Amino acid sequence: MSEAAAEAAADGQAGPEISVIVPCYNEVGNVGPLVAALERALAGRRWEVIFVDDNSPDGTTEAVRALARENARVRGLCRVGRRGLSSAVIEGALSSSAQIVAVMDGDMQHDESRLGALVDAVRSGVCDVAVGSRHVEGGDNSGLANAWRHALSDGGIKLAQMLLPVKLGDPMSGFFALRQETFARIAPHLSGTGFKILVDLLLSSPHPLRVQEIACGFRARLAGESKLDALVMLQFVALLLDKLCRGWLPLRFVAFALVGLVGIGVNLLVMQCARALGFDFPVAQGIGTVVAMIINFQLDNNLTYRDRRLRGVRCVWGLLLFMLVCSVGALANVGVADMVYHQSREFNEASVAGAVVAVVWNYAMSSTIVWRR
Ligand SMILES: Nc1nc2c(ncn2[C@@H]2O[C@H](COP(=O)(O)OP(=O)(O)O)[C@@H](O)[C@H]2O)c(=O)[nH]1
Ligand SMILES: [Mg+2]
Repeated sequence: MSEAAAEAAADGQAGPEISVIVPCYNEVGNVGPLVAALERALAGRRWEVIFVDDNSPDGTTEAVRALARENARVRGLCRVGRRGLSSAVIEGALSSSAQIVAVMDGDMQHDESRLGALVDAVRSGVCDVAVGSRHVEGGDNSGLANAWRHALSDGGIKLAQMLLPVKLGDPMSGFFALRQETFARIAPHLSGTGFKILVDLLLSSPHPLRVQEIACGFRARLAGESKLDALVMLQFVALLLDKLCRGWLPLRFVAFALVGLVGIGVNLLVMQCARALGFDFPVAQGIGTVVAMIINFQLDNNLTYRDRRLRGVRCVWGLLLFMLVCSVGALANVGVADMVYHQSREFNEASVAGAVVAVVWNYAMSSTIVWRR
């Protein structure tokens, strides 16, 4: 230890040893009780809590700031225009300079009294990751809201266990601890999508991580509502697929192309309806195209680019840009198809070549212009 570091330690000015990373969205009623609970659970240790909040509309951001003004152990990281539990945890953990990071939910469902045991297991070196587990002896999952949530959780666990390189009873746990340097080393390989950051870490680590499970209870949420929905479940399947394909299959592109296929169906359907109503083909096709673009935009905004979702005026502006991008894509489609047809005289080959160029163009422009970071 340097002289300056020894002096800071003696003055009680040394940085925290533990950062508790808490992703939170609309948790205004929970952040205060959580800080109070951490004060009790981590008494005698050097710790901080980092709330990573995605600009919650319910006042969570302000509540965290008010707590931080009075308590130097509280830090807040507010992300604007972003959503996502896993990506929030990644940014929080990378903002930490502590030796150990622990991750827990911001709704009081995790039993904070087990935090010390998680941290000690990592510090002792018996494991790389200590996981608060509801599925080892002494663990308890009674806080899950209903039978449907139990079935979902159990199904997810079975699915994850098929891919994991380590034996783990509760891979769906969001309560765990590891060294900050271990997290930082794996961070460049993480998918960062969805809710299951532990699964992401275990599947992304270049070297298998040694895991220790520590029995934990799981309480009912204190205040507010769960943010888990059907799309989060889809993201979990996408995460597993992404890891199974070792990242060579860009899942966002696959989602974009599938949405594009839906668009073709919508275009055909609306065009046929318009024809049935007596419109000429060019008008009917024009109506079908516009409706398909609007529906594609909505689907991409809520699925493909969910983490960068546009709202309000930005959504209207995004739709106009998207239509412009797709119109240029359609022109490129016809141009390329025409060029290929002149060389090969093959309708199908020419048509597929045009469609591929258009979908790649639409995707590249959508990612960089419409839903830019
Ligand atoms: N920053 C951030 N936190 C989130 C997001 N979605 C969920 N969370 C937080 O992640 C934790 C777990 O989410 P929760 O909705 O309780 O999931 P459940 O326990 O599976 O029902 C809670 O603290 C949420 O506030 C998000 O999009 N961004
Ligand atoms: Mg919860």
